[in-house]
Amino acid sequence: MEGGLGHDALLELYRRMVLLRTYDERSVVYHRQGRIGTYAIFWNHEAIQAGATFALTDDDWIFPSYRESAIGLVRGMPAETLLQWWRGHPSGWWSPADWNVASVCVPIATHLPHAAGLAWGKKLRGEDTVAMAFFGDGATSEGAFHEGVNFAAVMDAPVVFVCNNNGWAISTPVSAQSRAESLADKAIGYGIPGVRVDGLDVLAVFEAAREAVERARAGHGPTLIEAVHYRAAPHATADDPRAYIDPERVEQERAHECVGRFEALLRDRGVLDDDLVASTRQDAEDLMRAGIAAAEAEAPPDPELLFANAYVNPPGNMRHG
Ligand SMILES: Cc1ncc(C[n+]2csc(CCOP(=O)(O)OP(=O)(O)O)c2C)c(N)n1
Ligand SMILES: [Mg+2]
Repeated sequence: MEGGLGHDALLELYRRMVLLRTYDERSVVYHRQGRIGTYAIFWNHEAIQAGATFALTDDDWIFPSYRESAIGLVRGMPAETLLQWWRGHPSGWWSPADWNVASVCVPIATHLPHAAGLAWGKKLRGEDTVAMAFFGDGATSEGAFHEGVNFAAVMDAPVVFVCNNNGWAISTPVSAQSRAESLADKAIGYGIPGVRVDGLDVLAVFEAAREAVERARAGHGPTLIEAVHYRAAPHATADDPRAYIDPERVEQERAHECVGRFEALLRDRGVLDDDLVASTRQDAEDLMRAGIAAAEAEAPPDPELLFANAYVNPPGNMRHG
């Protein structure tokens, strides 16, 4: 029907975008109410996150950065687990093998070698699992980006590297980040395909990811996808972008945000109507309301947990009693 997707698949993709959007908007409110800690906003990154992961099966692995902290939602991970992560509660530390979603990576780009290693390991075991790693434009300047992409390339490891180029690394613009004409061009140096897509066009992201996943699964190695857009929200709740960003440009970007854009397309194609839009949004809001209630109902963590998995033989000053 659209992008090779039928009616039900298009609706499911829309549902995932709305879920991510609702999670993000509610999280900013919860932060302002003091109910979660510092939060990395991903408003208008939903097309990249939902579109790229839509090309995966549930056996494939996702390696998120803090910008994709809620990506487990697309696999059905409970909202309370993700909220608890931002609340610093141990019940937010999910086991990666339960969901094939790696822990949220806050150090920039250090999860790229992990994704390459997991994918290579799966390949050695004869499994046809693909790993998809998400990172920002700033991450492409890190040593770990080079190590991860180069290693995956020489090993023909089945990895899809998804660069969310939102134009900014906190206050550093992409123009101060690289002399490369595009970040996708960096793929040439590793001998792998580099693809540039509109990061607000969910079907374009999906199509690029689908090709990259097929290629990886067929044994032809990694692809670098650069999904281009412009950050339309602060870097995180602790950031005040008025010090460095042009507010008019942000307003222009917000006017053609990705969820509304996909919604308009689906209405035009007769896939969505007012009732479905309303019920999809309502379902997502109910899920978030239940998620924050479940998170807040949990008992405070036992401080001992901080040390539980840190030492086989705790040093004397960590023992008590
Ligand atoms: C290794 C490392 N260095 C510095 C930081 C501090 N830091 C947090 S976010 C950020 C910017 C990253 O920008 P980008 O890769 O474009 O991702 P975005 O936040 O735009 O999604 C930096 C430098 C960090 N988390 N890890
Ligand atoms: Mg960025």
